[in-house]
Amino acid sequence: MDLKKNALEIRKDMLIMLNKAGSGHTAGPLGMTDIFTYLYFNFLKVNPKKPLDPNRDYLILSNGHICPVQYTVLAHKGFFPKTHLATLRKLSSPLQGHPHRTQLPGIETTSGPLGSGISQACGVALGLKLDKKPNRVVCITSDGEHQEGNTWEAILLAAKYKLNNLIVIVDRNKIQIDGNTEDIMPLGSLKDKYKAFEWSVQEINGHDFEEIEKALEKADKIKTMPSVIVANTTPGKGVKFMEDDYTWHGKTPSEDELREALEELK
Ligand SMILES: Cc1ncc(C[n+]2csc(CCOP(=O)(O)OP(=O)(O)O)c2C)c(N)n1
Ligand SMILES: [Mg+2]
Repeated sequence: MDLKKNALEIRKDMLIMLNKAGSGHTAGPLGMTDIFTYLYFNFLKVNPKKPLDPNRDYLILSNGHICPVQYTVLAHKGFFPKTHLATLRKLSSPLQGHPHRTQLPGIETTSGPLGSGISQACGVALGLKLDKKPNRVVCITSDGEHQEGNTWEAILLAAKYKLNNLIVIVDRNKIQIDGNTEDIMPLGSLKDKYKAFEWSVQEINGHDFEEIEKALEKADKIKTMPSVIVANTTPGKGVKFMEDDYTWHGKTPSEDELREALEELK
């Protein structure tokens, strides 16, 4: 499996989908494409033919607005036909602007209201531990969500119950809806903060497949505490005029912008 090539195809299909929808989020999904590609093609035990397999790993997407990347990766993995991508945000489509658990195979939680995904992931992980099951729980969360209190309550709880079956991946892209995180509500070192909350902490470049692989392998082996991977990502990754520009948080490319982006991703 050529992960780089796969991620490139996913970025292209995602931009075409977003352009067709005419509204939605672009920067976050492009920034998390490499991590999602790695997770679904190299790490998570999931079966597109049996999405509710009781032995599956769970991916809980907390920052629901980046679902365009999850939708595109799920389609590439075979959870549903790629043609469904053209229905993003259309009336009655299972691919809404924020994910709906009962509408689309592969979606584990309904999300959109930020700041509750780590709590939900803790619940799933704790339940699995109580049942003595080996399934793993991966929770994707954003840096913006670390400005919300409930996130930190969940971080405390995961440490208390030593949720060693939980891996949190933080999309540390340094942007949020209205600007840069450090201007709006500084987060500083999430690495130091998680350490203080007694988690196993790693920090990686979220676009380097080797670093992603090593970090997930290490997190998987930690048996005494929950694990977090703070992934430094570039919002809009892959399309120069979108990179590190928070204004791409919640808008989609026009026809001309799509053409330019696809040219760059060739
Ligand atoms: C509880 C809640 N408050 C506000 C919003 C509106 N909102 C949607 S995305 C977003 C920005 C959050 O920052 P981050 O998730 O880091 O955004 P990104 O990196 O994807 O730009 C906000 C405030 C929301 N969805 N939920
Ligand atoms: Mg962010």
